[in-house]
Amino acid sequence: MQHPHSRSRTRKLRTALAATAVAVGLCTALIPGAQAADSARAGTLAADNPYERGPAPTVSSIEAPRGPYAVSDTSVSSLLVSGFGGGTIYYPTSTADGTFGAVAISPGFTARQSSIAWLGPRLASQGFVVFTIDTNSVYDQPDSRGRQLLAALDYLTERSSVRGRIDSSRLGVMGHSMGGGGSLEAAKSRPSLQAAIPLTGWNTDKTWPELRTPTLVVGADGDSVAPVSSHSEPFYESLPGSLDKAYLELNNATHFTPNSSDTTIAKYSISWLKRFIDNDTRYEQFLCPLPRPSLTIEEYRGNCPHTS
Ligand code: 9J3
Ligand code: ZN
Repeated sequence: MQHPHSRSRTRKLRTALAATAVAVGLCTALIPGAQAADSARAGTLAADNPYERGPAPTVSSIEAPRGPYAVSDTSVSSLLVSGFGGGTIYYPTSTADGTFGAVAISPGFTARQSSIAWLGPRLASQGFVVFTIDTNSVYDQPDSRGRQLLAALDYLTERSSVRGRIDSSRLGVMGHSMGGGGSLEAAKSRPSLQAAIPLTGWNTDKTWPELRTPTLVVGADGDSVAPVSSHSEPFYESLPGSLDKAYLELNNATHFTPNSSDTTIAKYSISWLKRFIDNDTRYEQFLCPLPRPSLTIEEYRGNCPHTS
């Protein structure tokens, strides 16, 4: 029940707050660092990081089938784009929290976006714009998939209907199998990318010392298509020692585990994307100290604490 006077009191308070906001807004333009404090006052963003989005995370919030944001989606016809095969954009419906980071995700050899579609709403509901793509041909190789991921990000940030919802300086790439190999190719050719996550990645190139993008390599212990010994493990080990990097080997998993909803893939992908695309150190707790082997984790390698 609302007190009879509370409505006008609320309105007065709101007017006072609005006046403060105007004053703070003016100051924000003049004082470096003021924007974060301004955001903290608004109650949505952290004092020391203007890119944080959503409530403080917990183990259950990163394991949940959906995060705090309601998600909308829009499909992009292959006939209307060039450089990749179209796809589906999943994005937080509300614009109240400002812009979000974005991630493009490529499927693997012979596969289409449906094979990775579960990641769209799963990641977008945590506060990202997610673009699951089709490739020009389902037979495209990793180098081509890498170029297509970059073309998709360019479309997303420059021409898509949701371009105004994205912070184009905060982008990442993911992919399954040859799409995962493609995510490494994309990061190699565009070092400004903030995160890369190959999922049971496949590539004939085993060495990635050129990467400057924080990279989470996800392998599967039972993968006989892209065995970790000849794919994910050398990918991870060849990344620079100074790079923020991690190797998650899924327990009791196969090459195709990333093609269905998987809580372990989700929770560490969300944490990696939040930590490195959003600089959101609230997620560091899930990455460092290194996760221990368990029923779902065969092995986890990484460098802690993270440096970037
Ligand atoms: O995208 C993939 O699943 C790559 C694994 C593969 O079938 O490579 C053989 C050429
Ligand atoms: Zn190489």
